Amino acid sequence: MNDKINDLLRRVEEFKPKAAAEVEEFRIRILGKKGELNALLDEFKSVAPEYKRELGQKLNRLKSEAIERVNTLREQFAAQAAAAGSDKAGDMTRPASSEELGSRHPISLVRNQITDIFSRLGYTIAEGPEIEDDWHVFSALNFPPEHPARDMQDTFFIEKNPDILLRTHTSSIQVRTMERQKPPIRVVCPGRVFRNEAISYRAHCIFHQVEGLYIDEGVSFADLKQSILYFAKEMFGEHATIRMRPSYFPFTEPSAEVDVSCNLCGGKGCNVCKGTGWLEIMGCGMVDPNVLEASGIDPHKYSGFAFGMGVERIAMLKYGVKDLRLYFENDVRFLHQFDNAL
Ligand code: 2NL
Repeated sequence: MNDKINDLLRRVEEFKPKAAAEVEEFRIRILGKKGELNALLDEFKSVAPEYKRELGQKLNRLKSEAIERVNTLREQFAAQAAAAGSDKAGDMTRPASSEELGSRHPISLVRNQITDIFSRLGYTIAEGPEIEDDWHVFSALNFPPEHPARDMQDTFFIEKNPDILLRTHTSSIQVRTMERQKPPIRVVCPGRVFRNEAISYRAHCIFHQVEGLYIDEGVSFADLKQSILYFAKEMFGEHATIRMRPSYFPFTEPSAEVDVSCNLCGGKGCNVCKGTGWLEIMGCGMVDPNVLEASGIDPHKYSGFAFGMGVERIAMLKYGVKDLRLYFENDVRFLHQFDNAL
C-alpha cells in the first residue's frame, strides 16, 4: 500500500500535460469516483490498525497534492488560452491608430474670416435663396431691360423661364433684407452664385461672394472708405493700405473698384501684382437712389453704401492659390494645406 501511495505521488508530481484535455483526463483517472485515489481509500479500510495513522496521513497528503496539481495546471492552460485570444485582437496596450481628421475648406475659412471682420463692425449675417426671380437679381438693382447679364448666355435660367434663375450675385439677399427691414440696416451676405462661364483656371460657373450693405441717415462715402480700410487691415495685415478707382455698377453711384497694397512685394511691384504694387479685392459704391426706392426705402431720408467681393479671389490673394479649379476638386493634398489655417 505504501509503495502504491508513493508511486501515485510521484506520478502526480511528474505529470506534464501538453494540452488542457490531458489535465481533465488525469483528474478523472486519479480523482474521479472510480479513480485510483478512491481505490486506494477502499484498500485503506482493510489496513492493519497499527499502520492506519501513518498511511492515513500520507493518503490525505496525496489527495490534496493531486487536487492542487490539477487546479494549477487548469489555471496555466486558461491563462495561455487568454493570451492566444488577445493575440488575435492585437496588442491591447498599443496606442490606437490615429483617425483621419477632416478640416475646413479654404473657401469656408475665408468666408468666415470676412463675415467675422464685419461682425466686429456691427454687421449681422443674412442669407437667401440660390434660385431667385428677375426682380431680386436684376430689376430691383437698377439693371436696364437690355443689360447683357440678363442674356441666356450669362445667366442660368430654370426651364427657360426668364423669371426664374440662379442668382448671379448675392445682392438679391440685400434686396430682400431692405424689403423686410427698416433702416438702420447693416448686413453681410455670403453665398454661392452662378454664372454661365466656361471653366478655366480663372473662371468657374459656381463661385462664392460676400456682399455688404449699410443704410442709415447720413451715411457717406467717407464711412465706406474707412470701413473698407478696416477690413483690408484685418484681412491682410496692419501694413495694408487701400486705393479706390472710379468704376461703374448699375446699383451704385458713385462706384469704385478697391485695390489693396501688394503684401508680397510691399508695393514695389512683382509678378503677382503685375508690377503695379496693387491687387484688386472688391467693388463698392453708394447705393443708387433707384435701388433704395425699389425696395421701399426713402432715398431722401436715407443713404447707404454697398460692397461685394469674390471669396475665391480673396483666398487666392491670401494663400497664393493660382488655379480656381483647385477649390472644387477636393483633392486632400490641396485641402490638408489649410489644416492649420485660421
Ligand atoms: C464686385 C462688386 C458690388 C454691390 C456689389 C450692392 C447691393 C445692393 C445695392 C447696391 Cl442691394 N450694391 N452690391 C455694390 C457694389 C459692388 O460688387 O466686384 N463683386 C464681386
